[in-house]
Amino acid sequence: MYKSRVIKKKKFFFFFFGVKPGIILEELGIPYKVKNIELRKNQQYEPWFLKINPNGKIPAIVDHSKDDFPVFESTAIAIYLCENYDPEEKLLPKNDPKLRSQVIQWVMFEASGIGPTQGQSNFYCRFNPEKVPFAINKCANEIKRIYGVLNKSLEGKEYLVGNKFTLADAMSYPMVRGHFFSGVESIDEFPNLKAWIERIDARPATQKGLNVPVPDKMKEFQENPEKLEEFEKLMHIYFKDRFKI
Ligand SMILES: N[C@@H](CCC(=O)N[C@@H](CS)C(=O)NCC(=O)O)C(=O)O
Ligand SMILES: *[C@@H]1O[C@H](CO)[C@@H](O)[C@H](O)[C@H]1NC(C)=O
Repeated sequence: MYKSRVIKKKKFFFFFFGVKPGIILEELGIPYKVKNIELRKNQQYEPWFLKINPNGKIPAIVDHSKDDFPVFESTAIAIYLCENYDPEEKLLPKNDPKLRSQVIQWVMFEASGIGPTQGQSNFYCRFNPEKVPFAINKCANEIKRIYGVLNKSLEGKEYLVGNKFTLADAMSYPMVRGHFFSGVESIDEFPNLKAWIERIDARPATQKGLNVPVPDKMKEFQENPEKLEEFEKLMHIYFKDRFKI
């Protein structure tokens, strides 16, 4: 597939839903094609997809310009894209080891802290029809602790590292902007974090990536509680069936 000369000359990715790679691809100006994977139809467990991501989750990419090389895990995808297609070091410094390490530190903080904590919280706050206060509060408190770390680190700064937008910001932004979905209704107590979100909201490339391959739902949910309720109900049915509860 996609072996034509024209396409091979260009860098050409195949990318399966999940907004983080979309943001990186757009910010770096890499041409790509997307394929939407319908999680509710369990397309992530189809054998062809498991060959790309043995973990059966989105996102994943296939690099058609490198013999259809597959990459899974959003952080690995982000680093792969930068190492191969960011010669100007827009998002990931190459030659300054300290600066590079600082970016990687925040990228890992997202991968092991923000992402999993908000991910779990989404289950307890949204997808579990029985609301369990202990679980909800435990998650919300940990999210707020993490936001406190970001808020402090952004004091007097526009971005997390080197006073420019890097992978550190690109990776944390999608989750943090969805704080209300994860059970943290307001982030007014974190003014630096709030200003940072607004700053990234104004980046056209990031916004474009956020809407790939389907229009972003977070804003709609935040402005429209009925839409969120509708979505929650669908997810309750889906997860009850999936977990056989
Ligand atoms: N650590 C993974 C997390 C990926 C992940 O959890 N993806 C979810 C959607 S956000 C998924 O594909 N879930 C489908 C399933 O588990 O069946 C990454 O960063 O790529
Ligand atoms: C966030 O940082 C600002 C100052 O930079 C501070 O006033 C505020 O209290 C911080 N928020 C929290 C919750 O620590």
